[in-house]
Amino acid sequence: MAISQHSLPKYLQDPLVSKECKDLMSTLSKNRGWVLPVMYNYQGFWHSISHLQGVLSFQKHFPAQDTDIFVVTAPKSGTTWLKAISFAILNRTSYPITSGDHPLLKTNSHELVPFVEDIYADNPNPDFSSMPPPRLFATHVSHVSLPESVHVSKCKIVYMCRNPKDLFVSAFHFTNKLRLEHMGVNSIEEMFDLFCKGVSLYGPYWDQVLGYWNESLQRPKQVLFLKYEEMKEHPGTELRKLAEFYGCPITPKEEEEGIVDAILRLCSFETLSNLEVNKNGTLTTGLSNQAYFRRGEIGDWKNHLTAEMVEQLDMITEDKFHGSGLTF
Ligand code: PAP
Repeated sequence: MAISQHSLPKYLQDPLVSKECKDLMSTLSKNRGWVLPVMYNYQGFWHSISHLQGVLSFQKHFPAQDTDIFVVTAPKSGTTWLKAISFAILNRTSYPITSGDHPLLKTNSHELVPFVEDIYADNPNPDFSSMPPPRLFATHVSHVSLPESVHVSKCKIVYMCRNPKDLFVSAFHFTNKLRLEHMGVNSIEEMFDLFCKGVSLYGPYWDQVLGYWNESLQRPKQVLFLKYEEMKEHPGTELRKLAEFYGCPITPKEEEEGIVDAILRLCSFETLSNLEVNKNGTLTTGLSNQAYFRRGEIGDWKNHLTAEMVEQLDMITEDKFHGSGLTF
């Protein structure tokens, strides 16, 4: 049965695509997508149509400011969490953490810290003039595909990566949730095969991680590299590191008042996933907020991957990260 475009959530509707994007698409390699039927390889990384449109406009039109901050992740690396923590740290003067009407209690962090390529997918010339510095943006775009204005600026970038086995399992569940009934679910074997070949949204995963890892080694003042697992295991240390990097370190008075624990509590999986907005709310993209909260744990891959899959993924990861100094 044909499904009308208007009855689809926005993330499944055909986007308005420019002639430039259409011309480019016809020259790019294609592969099957995880949610939409097709993904396109642009500058070495896989994109859905609307993301491709967004990335092109972002590259062409984004006027970076030296004070801008970007939180960057591969999808399912803990983006929702990093956005929430970053928003809480940077806005703690305007929005005291323990106040009962903190924005994070009513609004999902994806609305408070939007993906810049999503903004550009809808509008090639968005108006950011009402955003006071430092402007906080998010992106899943690889380092090579960031706009030139970002490359030449003194913007700060925080990249958070996650163990590829947990990231894959999270992406597998998430994308199956996004598929409508008539699309059927993807099998884990099929998606695993694509992931290992590097075909995942904004992937290959390893290339994206290495791009930001190398940059963090070369420009440590501009690029901070974090791991989801370290954030889970030593959250206070990582949060203090983030605040320092953002140029607003936790002060001795704030330490005394217990602000670090307060931010961690506010942004915890338990707090956020139990809020009304995140249980029943929907993003402007049409995605349900609830889809961003599954288990929030390290090691769920043990419940989903066979020994052969683990061996294969570990071998690829070892091979790709060999000599980089990056381990999992
Ligand atoms: P995105 O990259 O698609 O924007 P992202 O937040 O990275 O979303 O994906 C959700 C993952 O982060 C989920 O992981 P899981 O599938 O392994 O459970 C989700 O549970 C986890 N997550 C969301 N919020 C938090 C949080 N506050 N603390 C820890 N993990 C979280």
